[in-house]
Amino acid sequence: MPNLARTTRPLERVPNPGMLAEVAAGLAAPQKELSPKYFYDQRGSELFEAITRLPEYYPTRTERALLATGLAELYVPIDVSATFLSQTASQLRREYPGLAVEPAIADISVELNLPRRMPRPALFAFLGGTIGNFYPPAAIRLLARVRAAMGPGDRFLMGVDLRKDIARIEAAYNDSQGVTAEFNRNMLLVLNHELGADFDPRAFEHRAFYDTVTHRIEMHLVSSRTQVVEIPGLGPVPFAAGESIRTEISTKYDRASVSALFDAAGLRIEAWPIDPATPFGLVVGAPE
Ligand code: AVI
Repeated sequence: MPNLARTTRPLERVPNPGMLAEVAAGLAAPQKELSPKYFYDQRGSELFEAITRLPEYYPTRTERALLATGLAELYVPIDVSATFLSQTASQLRREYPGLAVEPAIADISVELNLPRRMPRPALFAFLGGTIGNFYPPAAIRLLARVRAAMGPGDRFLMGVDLRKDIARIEAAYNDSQGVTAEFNRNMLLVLNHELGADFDPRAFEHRAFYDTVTHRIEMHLVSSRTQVVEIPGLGPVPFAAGESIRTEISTKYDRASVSALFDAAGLRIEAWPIDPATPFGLVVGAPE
């Protein structure tokens, strides 16, 4: 775990004044919980990129194979990590010199932050299966925000991880190289850096398991001993040995569950170009 000792880094994420309040509420809950958006500082984004290349992590590879390539006039990549976003934008401008790339920094759980004027019709894309990282009410709010930004001719392309063999799903979140474990623990470094907390990431173990009732992976950080963590402005946060923080859910869908989400957000499924044997799918949505 070469990077776990690093505790100081330049501030890279969108400044988030509500972070302390959100962290305080999450750590006061009976099941301690932190939002997965706190994975994604520069290092967390790099670790996620590494995850997408792991042999066990099928979603990105499958999604890429499903996508037909086509160039648009204007690409607006949206990300919560400013440094990572600007690097991605520079790389895209180099690779596609004719494409206008206008990055938008945003916490999509709160806003989309789109440019005021965009060429239409536009294709809104939410790839990677990230919708699965939102609890249903938040997923519906996010999709409704996309729907509100769409014109009648616009379309919405979403990647969804599908329900399948549990062992295959669990392997994707427990990779043999330990990259996902480092990604998970990186959240504690983000809290140390941004809130001045004194988490010792080595005192927390990565755990990821599939819940068959909710159809989702849950990622946790499990305290390996009794300990107290100090978070300035919040005070001491006690952990019992074996007590966990839930850091992420990753829900797996089928057509009916996507349809229910879309319906609640004012969207309809226009195309479901998914081979039943594919472990990961793409869905095309249109305004209802
Ligand atoms: C970003 N998101 C779709 C990933 C997922 O699979 O839920 C995040 C991730 N967590 C662990 N591995 C990948």
